[in-house]
Amino acid sequence: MASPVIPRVIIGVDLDYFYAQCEEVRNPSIRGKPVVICVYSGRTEESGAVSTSNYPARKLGVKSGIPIILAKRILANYPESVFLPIDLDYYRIVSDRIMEMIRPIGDKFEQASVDEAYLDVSLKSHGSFDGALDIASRIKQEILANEKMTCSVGIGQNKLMAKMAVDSKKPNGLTVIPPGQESLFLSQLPLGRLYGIGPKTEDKLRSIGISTIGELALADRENLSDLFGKKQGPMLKEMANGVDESLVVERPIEQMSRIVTLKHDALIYDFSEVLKPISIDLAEKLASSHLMCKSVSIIAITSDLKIRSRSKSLGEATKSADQIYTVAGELFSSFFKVQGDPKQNEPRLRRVGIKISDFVSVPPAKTETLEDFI
Ligand code: DGT
Ligand code: CA
Ligand code: CA
Repeated sequence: MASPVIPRVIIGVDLDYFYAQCEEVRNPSIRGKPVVICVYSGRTEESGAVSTSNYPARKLGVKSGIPIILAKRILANYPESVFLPIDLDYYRIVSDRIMEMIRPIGDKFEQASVDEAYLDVSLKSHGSFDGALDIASRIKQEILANEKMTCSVGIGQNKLMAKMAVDSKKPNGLTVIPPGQESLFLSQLPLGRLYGIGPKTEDKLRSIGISTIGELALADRENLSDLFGKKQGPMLKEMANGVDESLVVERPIEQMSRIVTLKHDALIYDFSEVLKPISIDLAEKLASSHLMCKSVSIIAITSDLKIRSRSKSLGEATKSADQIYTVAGELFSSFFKVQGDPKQNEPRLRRVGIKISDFVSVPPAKTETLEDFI
């Protein structure tokens, strides 16, 4: 007899137009204008591709992957348009902070990409989709309140359905696919919308007369196996029926960072007042995650919005706020001017932060057991 299937409640989160939204948060004056994030190849001044764009730019036809030259042509009549070079370090910092914030909200957490995560909330929602809806709203509110960023969220009984729910309404969506509604929800969508079906698979399916997810859901298993193999063929049919057994898999945390905006852009700054609280904050985070770190880095963002960072490996792992603070202070004073006369055009510091990484787990404290007494 097959083991009974435990009902699951999964939330999927996807940050909206992520890289472009990070830029809007960093510089709110560009909100509402078309914003294009560019990966310059360096061959000529304008050669390269668009990484992503915000919704005003998308509405005009500027999408991920198109040449920058084409994007410039499309936006030629919109002089307010903003073209920015990709700044992965910065997006990573924002992503880490958001992931860290939403990680404890569910029972289990899996980061799927820089801007996507799944939370298994089966226990915290008591198995109820209404409960999950409250949790999902809270996730949206916290990201908005703390990061001024919108995201799209989907709820389903597995990761596939959560993902399909997220993708069905962007930006700022909140979509639920209640249990039992999977097939109905999917059957209305074109084949290419099913996660994992690319243009090649789509062409093959069309060649045997399948052109909707609904048709794939009813397709003959043997036919699919002949075409895609014994494993992938039946899996496609299962997916079209909304079946996905894959688990939300916790991965170890790789790094933690805290960054603060200085009250004034500064050339010379007494960092102690900002580094102290973030060192304490990071040490608390380490303690609650039962971790110690072996590497401390500093992050400095200057008024020209460049990110600089420096790292130091520690001889021994630490969980002490004092040590994190001391190492960060030393890194700052050896790499940035903290005294003396500033030069005229030197960029000023705007934000400073600390990143810790290279984690090792703290062995659990030995607790007294019954055996200790006998
Ligand atoms: P969304 O989720 O549709 O509102 O928009 P995005 O921009 O968040 O798109 P998503 O979730 O597919 O990708 C997350 C980030 O990955 C995105 O902000 C930029 C980057 N990205 C996506 N597609 C491409 C691409 O074709 N090339 C490069 N270089 N980066 C890409
Ligand atoms: Ca996204
Ligand atoms: Ca994504």
